[in-house]
Amino acid sequence: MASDHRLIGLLNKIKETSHGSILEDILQVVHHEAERRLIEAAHDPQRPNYHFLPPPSWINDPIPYFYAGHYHVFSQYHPGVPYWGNMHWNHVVSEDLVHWKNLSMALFPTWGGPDSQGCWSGSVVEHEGLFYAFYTGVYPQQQCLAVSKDLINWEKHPHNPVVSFLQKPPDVGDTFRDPCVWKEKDGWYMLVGSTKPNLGGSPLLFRSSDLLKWEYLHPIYQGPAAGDECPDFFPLENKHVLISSRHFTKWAVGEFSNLKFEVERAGLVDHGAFYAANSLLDSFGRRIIFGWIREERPIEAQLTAGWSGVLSLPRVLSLFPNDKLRIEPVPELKVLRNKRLVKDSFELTGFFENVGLRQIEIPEANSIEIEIEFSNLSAREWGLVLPGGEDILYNVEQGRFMLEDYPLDDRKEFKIHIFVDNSVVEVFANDDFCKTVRVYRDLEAYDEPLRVICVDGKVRVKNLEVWSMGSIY
Ligand code: DQQ
Repeated sequence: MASDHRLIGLLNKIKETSHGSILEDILQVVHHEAERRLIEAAHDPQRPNYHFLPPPSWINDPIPYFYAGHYHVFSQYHPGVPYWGNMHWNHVVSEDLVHWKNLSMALFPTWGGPDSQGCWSGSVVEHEGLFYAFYTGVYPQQQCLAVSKDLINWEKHPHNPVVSFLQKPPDVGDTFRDPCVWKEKDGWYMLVGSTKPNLGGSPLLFRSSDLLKWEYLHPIYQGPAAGDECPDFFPLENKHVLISSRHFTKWAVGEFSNLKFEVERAGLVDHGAFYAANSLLDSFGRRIIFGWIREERPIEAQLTAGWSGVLSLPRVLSLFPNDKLRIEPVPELKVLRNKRLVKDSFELTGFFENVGLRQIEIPEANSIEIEIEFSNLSAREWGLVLPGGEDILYNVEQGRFMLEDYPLDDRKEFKIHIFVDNSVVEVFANDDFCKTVRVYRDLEAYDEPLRVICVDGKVRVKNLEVWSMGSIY
């Protein structure tokens, strides 16, 4: 109510004065109003308890950045309304990767500027005590810069755009966005997302000595292992990794030499409702990635709920000995475990019509974490059915896990780690497969038991643990 009054006051002030400089104040009021509505949205049974979402609004594309013990996540943000539109940058911060504080909006479009129709995704770097946020101003898509002393208050650079649409090479598609900036010994580099028609992604490499004047070099790679959106490029152990998005967020591991990226292995960061992921490097040397978990319920339901989009749980990246990307939830999430509800091990046998079945009652199964390890994998199908009906199954004949191609090869054990948080379910398998699922269930559905099943053969559950999870709100 107080925010409504302040908003009306500001609108009256605009009418009385000839200048529109108080637009910024108005946006802050809208932001506070949205925060008030967060409290209302807490009653929405689909809203997660321990995944972060800002005050009811739209978010997409996390832009993580670590500095001085603080994990910052900027994101695409449409304040106050649950649909995509004129993009702003929201800003949240955490000291523990679990609890997040919403700060004031970092960036919003400037009337008459190159970003008048939106400040799209990008990245943040630090140089000589100042922070530089590179982002795409629209339309046309051009790379812009905002500078800050404290990561909170940002000023758009007078030379914007620092990379004009005229610098886009003629042989790539329309996409020219989401600058990823980093430093090498000989200067600053920027990758801009683009496509090579009929070939795949084509991240374009630029170089600068002062962060202001950028010279186009060439695509670092062109092909299906890259998407055209949200490139993120970094060294990991003795390799380099390119993260980028098109339909899904992809990873590619390879060698970076002579300013070209040679892809050696590639895959998906997540097979589900997870997109536009980007990473940060923390003071422990950990490369941590966040994705945007999008909604999958009808737009009308999103409008009624008032919010759309959630930040994924943070995931640590490393490499397996064969250079496949290893993806694990950060260990910090363990502080959310309230109570261990189950600790068990058993064998299941299922033949013909008789499915091997263990049913386990779980109180408040809408907010739980599950870890299960299977061994002795000699059945045709085995896995879990979550309360409410989500299948987390491996089918040996099809070589598929959760309906996605996933060969067992000579694997003797199979480990599944699941986070259920109302409508968000994040599944991790063997640290090399993730699938985020959105499941909009009625609360009664969670009264059903957790089912562990085995079809045509035997399987051993070496260990099953289930915890109830606390809320971060
Ligand atoms: N979202 C942003 C773009 C990016 C896309 C616009 C990916 O910068 O390419 O909101 O989700």
